[in-house]
Amino acid sequence: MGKFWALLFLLVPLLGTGLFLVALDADNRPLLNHWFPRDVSAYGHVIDGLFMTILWLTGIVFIATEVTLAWFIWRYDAQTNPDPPKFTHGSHNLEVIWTILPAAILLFIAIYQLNAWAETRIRAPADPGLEVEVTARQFEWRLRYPGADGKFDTADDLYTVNDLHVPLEEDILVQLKSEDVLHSFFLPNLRVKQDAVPGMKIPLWFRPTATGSFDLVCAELCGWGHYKMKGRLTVQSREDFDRWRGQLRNAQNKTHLSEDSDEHDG
Ligand SMILES: [Cu+2]
Repeated sequence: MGKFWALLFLLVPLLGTGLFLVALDADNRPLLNHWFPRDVSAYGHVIDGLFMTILWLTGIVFIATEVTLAWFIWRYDAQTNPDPPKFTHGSHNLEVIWTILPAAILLFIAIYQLNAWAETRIRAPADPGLEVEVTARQFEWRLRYPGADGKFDTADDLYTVNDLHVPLEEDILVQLKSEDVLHSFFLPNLRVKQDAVPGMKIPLWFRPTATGSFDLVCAELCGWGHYKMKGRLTVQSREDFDRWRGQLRNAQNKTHLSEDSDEHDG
């Protein structure tokens, strides 16, 4: 019976490793697209590289511990070892080794990730091509663009809901706010994920490297309608973006004239 359990436990690292290898190709890129959605961000490879490094580290530890576990079950099966077990009182050397080794690995990760963190969270672009204000609320994304004057809080600010447009190959600076509860601004294709916290304005940035339409979702369980809190990110050329913004401006001016109101009900 012990041998059966040993083989069953051995299946865990075997299947785990199998899936891991199937999901990767030679360049550590997803073969079956299991790990990541398409990366369309200038910083994306930094995040992905960090993820893969940590996955390899934890993967090796995982296989080593699982194989050891299976071997112990096999070796010390009660049926083939009739003698009573002998107890030991620990090994000082082993204790030192398995304390220092994980500490060294954690220290390595802490130092290794410094640059990724600085790049994506500390060194904000000095001269962003576009600044957008994103306000999360149950259950939608409210977006505000500066008008022709390039400044917020003026009469020509432009508003949309769940429809984020940005120009290609420019640094986009987002000022993230929340109107009610915790939300999380998540652009999977740009490797951007940031909590939106009530009472705070949090800057984040990215630089899209491909045109197209991508998901904008909320990654924080924020209430009954969390599942439908999703928008679109449209990355387009500078010309297309300016055209889109012009149309938005015209539409908004018309609404102002006909309703004689400056309320913005998404
Ligand atoms: Cu939400």
